[in-house]
Amino acid sequence: MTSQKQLLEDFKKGEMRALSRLISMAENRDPEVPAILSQLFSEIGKAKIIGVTGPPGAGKSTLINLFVKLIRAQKKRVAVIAVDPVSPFSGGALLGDRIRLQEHFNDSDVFIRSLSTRGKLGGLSIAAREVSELVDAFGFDYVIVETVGVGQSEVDIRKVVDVTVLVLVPEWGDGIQTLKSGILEIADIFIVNKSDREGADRIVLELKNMLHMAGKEAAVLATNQNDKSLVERSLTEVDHFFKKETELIRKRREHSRLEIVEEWLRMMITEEANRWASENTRTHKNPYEVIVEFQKKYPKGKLLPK
Ligand SMILES: Nc1nc2c(ncn2[C@@H]2O[C@H](COP(=O)(O)OP(=O)(O)O)[C@@H](O)[C@H]2O)c(=O)[nH]1
Ligand SMILES: [Mg+2]
Repeated sequence: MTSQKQLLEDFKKGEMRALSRLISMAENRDPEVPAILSQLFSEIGKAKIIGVTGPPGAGKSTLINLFVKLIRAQKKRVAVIAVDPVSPFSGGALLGDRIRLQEHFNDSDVFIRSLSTRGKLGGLSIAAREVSELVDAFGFDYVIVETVGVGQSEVDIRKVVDVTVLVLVPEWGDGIQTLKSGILEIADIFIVNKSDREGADRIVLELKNMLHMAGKEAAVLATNQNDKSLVERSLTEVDHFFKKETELIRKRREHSRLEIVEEWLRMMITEEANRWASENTRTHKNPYEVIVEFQKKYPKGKLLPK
């Protein structure tokens, strides 16, 4: 076993193995992770963390692959984190993603990794944030987090990324109708992909109208994998968001920090409560006594919620 100190040293030297190892630890909610991130904190905050979400098959991975090429052409480093809420048995989708991204496998400035829940759904979006911060501290300029879903998706990364890009397809027109205004809160940038297909213009217009009526300013762009200038335009829009919305992004990062802290505390308190309950119900006949003793150990206001 590598010690935490050694792991950090290797990480700071830029060893990919140390990064991978730390990511696995974050994915598994390893209790050493907060101490490690705490020591890396001064290195965190330089990367642009971009969430790309949308229905399965919308072309998210294809588009991300094209973004990766453009980012590499600017000599910037980029990481892609694919979040898979159903793994380990749904290899399919991620396998497809891997094939689309495999041309970058020999480029050490492109980092590709998938995260899965392994049954622990709760912390996955937080894990995705922590993994993004690890990659950020490692020196990557962009972190692109791909998740599946629209609306109430299982893994909601919106709260933990800097900017959310929603990828839709022309066939999704009815979906917009069912979600109505709900869709507006989902994203900062709307991309109607597969614009080589019929109906793209209509859906772009519909989205623009809805945004206009709601008084929300957000870019709506059509794009497709065969049109380099449209793809470039989409990435430029993302970069523009970072330049324009510095205050909003600062607030979002502050909020992410709060989410991370709350999630860890909740997890630790739950663990402690479970341990306390199982140990003490064995030794006490009176269940209320177990609770009263817990209350004495952690007086109100110190641990117990209001
Ligand atoms: N016609 C068309 N097909 C596309 C486009 N982009 C991606 N696809 C196809 O859509 C399918 C799903 O793409 P993928 O990137 O895996 O979607 P994801 O599930 O959202 O990541 C693949 O067969 C792609 O080749 C596009 O711009 N136009
Ligand atoms: Mg995909």
